[in-house]
Amino acid sequence: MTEQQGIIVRSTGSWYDVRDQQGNYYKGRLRGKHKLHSEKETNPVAVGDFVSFVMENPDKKTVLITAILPRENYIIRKSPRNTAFKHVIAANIDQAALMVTVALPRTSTGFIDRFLVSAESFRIPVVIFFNKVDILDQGALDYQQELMNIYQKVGYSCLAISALSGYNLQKVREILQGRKTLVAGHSGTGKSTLLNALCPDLHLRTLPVSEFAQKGVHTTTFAEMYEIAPETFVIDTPGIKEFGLYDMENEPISHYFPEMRTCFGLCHYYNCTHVHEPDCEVIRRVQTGQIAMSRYLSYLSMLENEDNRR
Ligand SMILES: Nc1nc2c(ncn2[C@@H]2O[C@H](COP(=O)(O)OP(=O)(O)OP(=O)(O)O)[C@@H](O)[C@H]2O)c(=O)[nH]1
Ligand SMILES: [Mg+2]
Ligand SMILES: [Zn+2]
Repeated sequence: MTEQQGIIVRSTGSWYDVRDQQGNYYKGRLRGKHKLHSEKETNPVAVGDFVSFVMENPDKKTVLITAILPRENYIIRKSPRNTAFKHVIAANIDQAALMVTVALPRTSTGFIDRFLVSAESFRIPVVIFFNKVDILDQGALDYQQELMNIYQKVGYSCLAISALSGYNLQKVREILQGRKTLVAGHSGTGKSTLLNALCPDLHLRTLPVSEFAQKGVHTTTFAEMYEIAPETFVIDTPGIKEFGLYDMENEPISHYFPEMRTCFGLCHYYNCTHVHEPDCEVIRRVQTGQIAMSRYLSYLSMLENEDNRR
């Protein structure tokens, strides 16, 4: 049987949708007891994984996955159900688009910063889409602009959009063009709505945000990759409530904050944690406003979480 190469476009845990190099789709299963990347992963095969497979039943278009190729990168989080486990959201991506809304639902800076740190740890570029600008009042627009200033200054591209009205969607297309992009964010921020707007053939399910809770209702249940234009792949994902960092011990967290990374070597102590040490460049820059207070507070909360786990 000849082995072929493909990419996982959907993973439900028991079945995997595989796309071969010609663009044909198959239902795949893991062959036998497969060696996993790690025993602590809730999903051994993630969307974006490159795999080898052999045909099982050509009529039914089913295949057996024989190997998972090493991952170039991945976005990972603690499993919401069991925090000792990790859940790979997607692998081998070119960039991530973080869908943020300042209202309905409101995305916190803590959430944004955790996601950014996670992406930084694999040097995955992130663009931040600020969606639903069509419903924002002046106060909300001002707050959005404040956030955009903070993140642009750190080096992240930010774009105000409306998936509903179509505002700035041409720019979104340009950003996605020719790349493989993970779209992530809270439930109800409009990830699936955006993909429908870019590619109406998709017909993805979307649902209104609960007015009472001001939160999304978790409409998308599995991550799935779609080809929305030639060579342009987008991964729609289920909304994330909290983004638990996983496996961040190897390097200090401050290395994943670009604006803190540039302070490296400028603090009095070479191993400064930027918390209580004297003559700390990071603290100095927070005091002068060069580093945003919200970013620094996110940093402190991430340090605290790390300590709690030890
Ligand atoms: N006013 C406004 N509403 C939007 C916009 N984008 C999405 N929505 C609405 O927000 C609600 C949630 O949209 P979805 O696309 O289902 O959100 P999602 O991020 O895919 O949510 P999950 O699948 O649960 O993670 C829907 O009622 C959309 O119509 C927008 O730009 N403006
Ligand atoms: Mg969705
Ligand atoms: Zn310092």
